[in-house]
Amino acid sequence: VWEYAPAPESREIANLKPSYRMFVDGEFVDGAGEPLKSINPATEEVLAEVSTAAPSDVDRAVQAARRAYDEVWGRMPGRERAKYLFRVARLIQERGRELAVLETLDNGKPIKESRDVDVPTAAAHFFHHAGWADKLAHAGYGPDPRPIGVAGQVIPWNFPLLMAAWKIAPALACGNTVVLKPAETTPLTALVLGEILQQAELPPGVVNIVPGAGDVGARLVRHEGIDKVAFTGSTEVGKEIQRAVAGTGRRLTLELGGKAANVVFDDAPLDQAVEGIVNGIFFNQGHVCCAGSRLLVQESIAEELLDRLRQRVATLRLGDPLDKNTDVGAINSRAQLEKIRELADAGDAEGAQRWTSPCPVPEKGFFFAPTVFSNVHQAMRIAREEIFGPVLSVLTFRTPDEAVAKANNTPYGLSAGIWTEKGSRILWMAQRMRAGVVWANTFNRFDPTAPFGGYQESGFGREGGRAGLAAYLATGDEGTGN
Ligand code: TXE
Repeated sequence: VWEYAPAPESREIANLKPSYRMFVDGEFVDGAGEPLKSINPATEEVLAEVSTAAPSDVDRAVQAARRAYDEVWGRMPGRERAKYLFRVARLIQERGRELAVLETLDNGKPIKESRDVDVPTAAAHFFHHAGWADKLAHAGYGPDPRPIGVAGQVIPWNFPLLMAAWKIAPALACGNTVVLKPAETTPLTALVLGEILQQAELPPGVVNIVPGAGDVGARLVRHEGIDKVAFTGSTEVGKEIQRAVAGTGRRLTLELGGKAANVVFDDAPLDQAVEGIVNGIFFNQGHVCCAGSRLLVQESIAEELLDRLRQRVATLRLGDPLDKNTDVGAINSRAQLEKIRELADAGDAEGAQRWTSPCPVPEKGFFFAPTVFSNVHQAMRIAREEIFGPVLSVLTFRTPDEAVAKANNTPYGLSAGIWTEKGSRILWMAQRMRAGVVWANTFNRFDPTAPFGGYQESGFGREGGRAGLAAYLATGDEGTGN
């Protein structure tokens, strides 16, 4: 079995510090909460100690955001706000290698993904929203659209820097101020983003970053001093937040879980489809809310496609996330690894057929080999529940109608994929699938100009594009129903 050997030269690039502090009112300060330890999931070693926010720290952060909104940011002309956002975007690019290595250490994702996806997409998000800041009057929300106020934002651990960018950039572009809580297992890059905001000379209090566990998030979303809540995370916590915010007049957007169908028809270009299926479920170890976790394949090609898929998956390299050749990195936490194991075991128990990639698995660290379940039926847990790991469930269909029915047979509705040579079929399917994003002959494409968000238990509101601005403008209507 291959042994994990840390690459010291890469680690230096991350500029890792022994301890990290909260970012409140433009300063890095100690929180009064119990410090947490951020773990490298590939080695189980402690990376750094991170101070966390006690309730009084959350109060302080909200007060700072309120003051910054009232006195500075809420009144600043859009063209001035744009300058800060452009600066932040450029600084993310300048510090891109540092951010990529740090993200990989803290999250476990392969360096080629943090380098080629997370960091550039985070910068792109700031560039895109910098461009909007002085053009909001032309966004279709009235001639003089106003910000909402102070936004409380809670983000997950699967794309720690990118989720921070998705939340902060549109909020700031529209003139809101922010208190952001990163996830407890991945707080480091958000705090380095705090350094970047300081470097960009963003006025103090415009963005505040308060690390901590769910209790800090719960306190933040219930805080009387905030006007808007934005949450990305589990459907369970999303529902709890929706209940907490109901009746407060606070605006809310939720981006929750998913169980996307990736639908392959018999006329699909199979090599291309195999690449799309692999990317759809094994990118970021499957820790992706829009992951193509259910493969729906037309019965006539099921066997051939499965053969090709297994051959391709067997070539994926699992291991050291800092190695540029690694395709599948570490599972973000022991708890997530246990959840994946539990659901995979349920697949066995319910009679699905498990195939595991023969790749070597490091003994240390949280790893799970790429897994494909065939003979999956809709009632099985692995067809219904979000596994959020490198586990694909394969189902079959005969007709397009059956494909639509199976694709929509889920309480979620975030994304979907279609593989076919027929343009008319793409349109027919896309109109019928209940999913916020439908990809055709591709998967997991992200662009700041394209709105992203879900239906049903995947949440509501959109991030990115013109639609994403609605969530941060008083005149915008993100359709929250509250
Ligand atoms: O999510 P949580 P967890 C799904 C995925 C995963 C499962 C559990 O299926 O296996 O959720 O992951 C904060 N009030 N997704 O437990 O708890 C928490 O501190 C306010 C899908 O990590 O939802 C973190 O910052 N905040 C998803 C954030 O919520 C609370 C991404 C997300 O954590 C809180 C992550 C509370 N009561 C998990 N409790 C996606 N849509 O991408 C926790 N938090």
